[in-house]
Amino acid sequence: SEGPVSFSDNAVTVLNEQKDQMVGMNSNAASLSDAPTLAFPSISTSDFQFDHEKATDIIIEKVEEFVDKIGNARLVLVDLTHRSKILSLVKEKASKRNIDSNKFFTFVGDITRLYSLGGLRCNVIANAANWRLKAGGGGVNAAIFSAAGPALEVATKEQANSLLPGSALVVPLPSNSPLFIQEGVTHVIHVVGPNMNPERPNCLKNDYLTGCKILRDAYASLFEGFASIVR
Ligand code: AR6
Repeated sequence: SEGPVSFSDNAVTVLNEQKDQMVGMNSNAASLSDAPTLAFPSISTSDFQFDHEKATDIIIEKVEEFVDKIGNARLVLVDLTHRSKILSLVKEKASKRNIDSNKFFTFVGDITRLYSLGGLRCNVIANAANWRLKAGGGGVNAAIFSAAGPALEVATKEQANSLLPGSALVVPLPSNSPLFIQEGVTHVIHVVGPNMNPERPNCLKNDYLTGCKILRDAYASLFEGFASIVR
C-alpha cells in the first residue's frame, strides 16, 4: 500500500480493481470484506426529480451521522453508471469531510447484481419504493422486485400495505428468493422519499423545505433499519 488514500482514490477505483480481478473467479469472492453492508440508491433523485445538490448534501449529512453508530458495518451508495452525477457529487463532498472511506464509499453497478457482477457483498439493499409498495413502475424499484421474484412481494405484504414518504420498512428476504441465493441479500429495506414529479402521487410542488425534511427522515429511517439488522 502507498499510504493513505483519499475517498475518491479508494471507493470506485479500488473496488473496480477488485471487480476486474473478480472476472471469472467468483469462488474467490470470500476474500473480499464480509462486514455487514448496506447498498443503497440515491433516494428520490431520478423518477421523483429531487434536486441533486440538495440530495447529495443530505446523503453526506446522514452518512456522517450514522457511520460511527454501526460498528464495522459499511454503507455503499450505488448507481448504474460511471457518468452518475450523484456519485460524482457525493465523492467530491465526502472527500472534503472526515468520513472513513472503508465504511462509506460509492460503487457503480446494478444493485441487484452487486455480488455476482461486482464482487461486492451486500447483505442488505435499499429500495427507492413507492408508497403503495408495489412492484414495477421503473427505476430501482422495478429492478429489485423483478430480481427478487414473488417472494419479496409476499414478504413485503406481510409487513405493510403502504409506506409514508420519509419512512422505511425492513423486509427479511425469504431464502428461496434468487436475490438471496445468487447475491446473498438477506434483507430489503423499502424507503419512500419525497416526490417532486407532478406526474407521481404526493407531489411537493417544489416545496424543498418539506422535501429536504422528508429526505432526511428517509435516510435516518433507512440507516436505523440497517442498524437494527446489524445489532
Ligand atoms: N441499480 C442501482 N441503481 C439504480 C438502479 C439499479 N438497478 N436503477 C435505478 N438506479 P429511481 P426515485 C438509481 O427513479 O427517484 C419508481 O417507479 C437511479 O439512477 O429508481 O426515488 C418507484 O416505484 C437513481 O440514482 O427512484 C417510485 O414510484 C436512483 O436509483 C419512484 O420510481 C433512484 O432512482 C421512486 O423514484
